[in-house]
Amino acid sequence: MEYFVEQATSHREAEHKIRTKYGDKARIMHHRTIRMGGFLGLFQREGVEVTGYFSHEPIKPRPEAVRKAADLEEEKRRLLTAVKTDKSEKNEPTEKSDKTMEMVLDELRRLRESVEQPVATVPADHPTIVHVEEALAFNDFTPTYIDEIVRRIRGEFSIDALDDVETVEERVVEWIGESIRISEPIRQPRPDVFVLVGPTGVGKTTTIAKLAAHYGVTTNGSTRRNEVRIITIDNYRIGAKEQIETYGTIMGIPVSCVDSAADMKKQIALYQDADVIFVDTIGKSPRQFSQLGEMNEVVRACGSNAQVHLAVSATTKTSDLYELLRQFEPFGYRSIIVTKLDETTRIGNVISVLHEKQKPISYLTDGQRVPENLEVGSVERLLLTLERLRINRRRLSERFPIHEHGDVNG
Ligand SMILES: Nc1nc2c(ncn2[C@@H]2O[C@H](COP(=O)(O)OP(=O)(O)OP(=O)(O)O)[C@@H](O)[C@H]2O)c(=O)[nH]1
Ligand SMILES: [Mg+2]
Repeated sequence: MEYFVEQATSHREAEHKIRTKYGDKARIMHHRTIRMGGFLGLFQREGVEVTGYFSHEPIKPRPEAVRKAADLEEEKRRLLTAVKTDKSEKNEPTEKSDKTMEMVLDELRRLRESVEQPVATVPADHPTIVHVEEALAFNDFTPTYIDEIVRRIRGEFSIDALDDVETVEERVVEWIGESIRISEPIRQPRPDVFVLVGPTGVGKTTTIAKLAAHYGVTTNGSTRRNEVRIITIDNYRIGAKEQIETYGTIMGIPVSCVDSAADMKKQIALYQDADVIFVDTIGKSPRQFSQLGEMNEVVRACGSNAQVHLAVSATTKTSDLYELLRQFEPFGYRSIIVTKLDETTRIGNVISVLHEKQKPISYLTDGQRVPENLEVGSVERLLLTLERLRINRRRLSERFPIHEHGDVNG
């Protein structure tokens, strides 16, 4: 982008100079007062220095808002005359003029709304906007998401307000926060069945172990907080059953293995006294349709109250994310667990896709340690991963309070 700096004795002179020299392409960014002229520091006068840049976008006709306002005035006059005529000439101050008045008011409301629509006068290549676009792209946000943010900046900030880059950045971070949906952690009437589905190796079994530990044992590992049970349907792979059984043994949580829908029904009925039943599933790649279909039958046998969560790694690339969300749709998952946050610093694509698909986040995991590396979904935690955008931590904590880890009974 090309910039210019011009000095003059007054704002008017500066603006005249810029228009004459550069024409309509010149966009003013800011001005400051300076000392000009003089000799050896004596006889100096106050002047103004204007900084700007050249835009290749045609100027949006600023008079648009003015023109709309004038049209509104004209329309108002016309409608009021019509009402007066209706009342005085026809002498019918009753039902008909009431209807006319209603029409007039409706019309005025409509016109006022159209005048109040902000007219974007900010050019798309303003340096602050370009900077925000670059920062969002650096954080891996999708082009559609970036466009939405840019549109919002252009609609809500004046060209002068864009000089304050930090405020714009803070606002953008807040908008990103508003676009993240968080679902309530487990806090349901008993017994709660919590099913975790997802692609291979995403961290399902580890996350089930973390959740079971969190809800089932206290930090010193002695007394149980809630009656927790684990069911796994991973009966096929060597070592898979042992993996979850080992966690169960360490935590003193019963683990059972089922391999059919009928078996699942029986096991859930046996666990009716439990507060939460965590169900670990097989990690089939989403392309293996038939196996996913079979697994879905077993998952359905958990009952209509079962909550299904989809585990998605934070490192998944955008196109795979869309694919995953679509492929697992038949399971009716209600929220997403984002795993392996520790393996990437850029999660803009996850935020973008979940926003577009309107999917809430229930939990986050950020490491292999059981049970430590698990937390409830938190907007602030996700925003803190953003780079190249100013983050006002105090404001974020106030704006996006964190849900507590729920105790299933309370
Ligand atoms: N860095 C990191 N690794 C994790 C996280 N969660 C799980 N893992 C690791 O990822 C690997 C796979 O974890 P599993 O829990 O077995 O994954 P899964 O989804 O059950 O895998 P399948 O049952 O084979 O589909 C293990 O080495 C875990 O320790 C996490 O949040 N961060
Ligand atoms: Mg597993």
